[in-house]
Amino acid sequence: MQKTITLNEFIINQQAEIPEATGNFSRLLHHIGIAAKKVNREINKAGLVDILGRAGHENVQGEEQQKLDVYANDAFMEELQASGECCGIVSEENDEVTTFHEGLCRDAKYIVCMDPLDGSSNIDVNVSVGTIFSIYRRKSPIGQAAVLEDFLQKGSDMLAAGYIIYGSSTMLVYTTGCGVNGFTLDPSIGEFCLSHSNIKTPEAGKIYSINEGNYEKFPIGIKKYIKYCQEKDPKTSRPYTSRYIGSLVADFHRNMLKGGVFMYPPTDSHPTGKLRLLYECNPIAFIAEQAGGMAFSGDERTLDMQPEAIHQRTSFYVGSRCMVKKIHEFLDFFNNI
Ligand code: AHM
Ligand code: MG
Repeated sequence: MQKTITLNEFIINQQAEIPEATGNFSRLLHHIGIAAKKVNREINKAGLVDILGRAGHENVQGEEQQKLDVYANDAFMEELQASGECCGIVSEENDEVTTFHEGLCRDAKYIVCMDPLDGSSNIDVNVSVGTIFSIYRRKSPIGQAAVLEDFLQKGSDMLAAGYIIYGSSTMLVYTTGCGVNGFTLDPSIGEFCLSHSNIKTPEAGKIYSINEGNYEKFPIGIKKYIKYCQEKDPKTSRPYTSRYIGSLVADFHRNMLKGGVFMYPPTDSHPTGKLRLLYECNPIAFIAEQAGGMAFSGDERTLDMQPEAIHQRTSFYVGSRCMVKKIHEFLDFFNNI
């Protein structure tokens, strides 16, 4: 029988390969795993108890928060603080940066950007949702409160990124810049177990994912690309398949494993794109690149963008290299005529 490798074992093994590693970073990842299990437990019983529905207030972006959004936010904040390794958090659910610089967290070196429960409008219809996170080393001196500049780092400075997909099974997928590994939660032992090692995305995919309801407002290059995806051409396996869940983690996860591209262009209601750079696009972009894929904003590589605000939005195109490159060609060509 093949030996089961749990997330914690995997983290410790990875740490042992880095001579200067002190265990601080591993502890942070370990606590993210604990928060993920707590959130998973609540999501699994969502239909059974009075936990579904709205919490009754709006977040900074004017979106109504769901009860589970609030639960997930609290669970991750508590665990990150309890790890003693995190000096500050940007969360989709919090208007401002949260800092921890006393007690356990006095010497913490890391900051975290996260979306505790992405796609939460899907929960009450039993569709997959996700948590997205990224970890950076702070820029400001250890021992003081973290400052805005600690959070406005380019994605290319990220140390680690990951997501948890609460789906037909629950998975935690993460990278520390040495490939991407996926762990499936085994509910019988309550552990994430290595199930997808060194994930590589197909170079040329056949799935395109986009909310076509917004078609009229898309840039002309994207409209033409959608038509290109739908045209028949057996040499390039077209027409491609259209798949869109409306839950970024689930759409990205499927495309990463099967090969495809996810697109969220500018729309009427979101002229600069809907998705948030710090805690949605950047972590997903890092994972995509580590799996051999690509991510760009329409103008530049997502990970090279200089963030200017913690809740900044951007257009986002991510997935198999050939498909993302083709989108680039369409946008360039139609922008220039
Ligand atoms: P949220 O952070 O409010 O949950 O919104 C983000 C979600 C993503 O998961 C998904 O890709 C996108 O919004 C779907 O948007 P739309 O419903 O406009 O297609
Ligand atoms: Mg979100």
